[in-house]
Amino acid sequence: MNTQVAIIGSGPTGLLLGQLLTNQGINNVILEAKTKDYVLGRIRAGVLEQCTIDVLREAGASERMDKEGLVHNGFNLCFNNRYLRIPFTQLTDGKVVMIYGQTEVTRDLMEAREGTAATTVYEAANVQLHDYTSDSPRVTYEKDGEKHTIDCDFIAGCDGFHGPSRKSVPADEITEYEYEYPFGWLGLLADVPPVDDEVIYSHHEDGFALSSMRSKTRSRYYIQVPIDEKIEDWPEERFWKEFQRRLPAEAAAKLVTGPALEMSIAPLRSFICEPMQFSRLFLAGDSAHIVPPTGAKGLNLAAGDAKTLFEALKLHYGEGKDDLLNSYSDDCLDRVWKASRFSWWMTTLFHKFSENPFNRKIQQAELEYLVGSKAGQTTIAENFVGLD
Ligand code: RFL
Ligand code: PHB
Repeated sequence: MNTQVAIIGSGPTGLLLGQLLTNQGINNVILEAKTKDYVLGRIRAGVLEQCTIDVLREAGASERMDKEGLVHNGFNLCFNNRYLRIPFTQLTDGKVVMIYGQTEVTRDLMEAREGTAATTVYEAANVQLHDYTSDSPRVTYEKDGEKHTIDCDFIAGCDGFHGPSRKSVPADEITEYEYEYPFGWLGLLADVPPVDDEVIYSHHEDGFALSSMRSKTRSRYYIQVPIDEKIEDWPEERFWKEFQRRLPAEAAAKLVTGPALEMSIAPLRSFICEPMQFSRLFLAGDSAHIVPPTGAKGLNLAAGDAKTLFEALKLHYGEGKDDLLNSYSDDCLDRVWKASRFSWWMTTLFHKFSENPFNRKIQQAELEYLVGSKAGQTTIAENFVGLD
């Protein structure tokens, strides 16, 4: 098989890049290790920044998002049983975020792709990258026991943190920066109305809790748990009790419980690799960087990479210029480090991090500072809605 861009991974990064390229008349093939249903079964992000909303519209995959997505103008920080509302729209000259699940974004992009002639190979096994430092890269894979080769101009590694793209780069050509947090998030999805119309980030002395949603009737709740916690030790009743305990009283009183549609534990990690380009191989999304979910940045960074890579490939095929391809890594990393800083900061501010009483007092002082400082609130607001 021959194509212009071989895309590895059909998560949001690969699907979005594929859709932008297809709309531009640039051929691409997506190789995905899992089945379509498996990919659609993953419950992840929920907050879309303005840039992500815009690029989904540009890709022609926004009809349902524009109908069903919930536009938010603020969120709440809670600690010591108090609310601090961050009216981010007011503090950022009108910027908003949209609550719309990653699962739905993925479904919309899959449906848009199915309406085109572009090829997606699900259950592609043993995907391997070859010769990406030459002018004729190749990707090989196996499907139903048969070996296949794709000859291409470029490879887009959109295969998440554990995929083969980043791992195919020799260790001495890549620098990896990593920090693992000593806790994870236990998440629960249920068809119950959310405790508040807006997202609540709650700092409690026993650990962080987050109240989010997918719609007015579907809630997504999380609590901080130790990194070695087992999901089997968390029957639903235990989750509900602990979640309610960590909310401010006003929100706790409004909690409605119901059967879990999904429960899972995700470890928290910060990770960035440099560079993100290796000749004709481009890493995009979680294959190049991971942020802890506290800042709601992962999916938005992924969409930013897909858009940046698309613009670079458009210039290459349209005008024969490689300026944007050559600056891809620097262009992305600037944005990625700033979002990583914000995600790390939100994580350290809101989680139970340290037993050291001095550190805990500093954490309290920082939260109190935010209450009285418009500058502090504006900093949170402009990072939350996404830096330009
Ligand atoms: P994905 O979604 O992991 O997709 C990668 C795809 O590559 C496939 N793959 C392979 N394909 C072929 N061959 C192989 N050998 C392969 N190995 C892997 C995989 O099967 C998969 O389909 O990465 P992508 O596309 O870069 O997207 C990144 C986002 O998924 C991620 O950043 C976000 O979900 C992070 N995130 C959040 N981001 C936000 O912007 N806002 C949020 O509110 C938010 N909340 C979250 C989150 C992530 C969470 N978890 C589970 C870590 C909440 C949570 C709990
Ligand atoms: C979510 O809705 O899943 C969500 C919201 C905000 C975050 C992380 C996850 O910071």
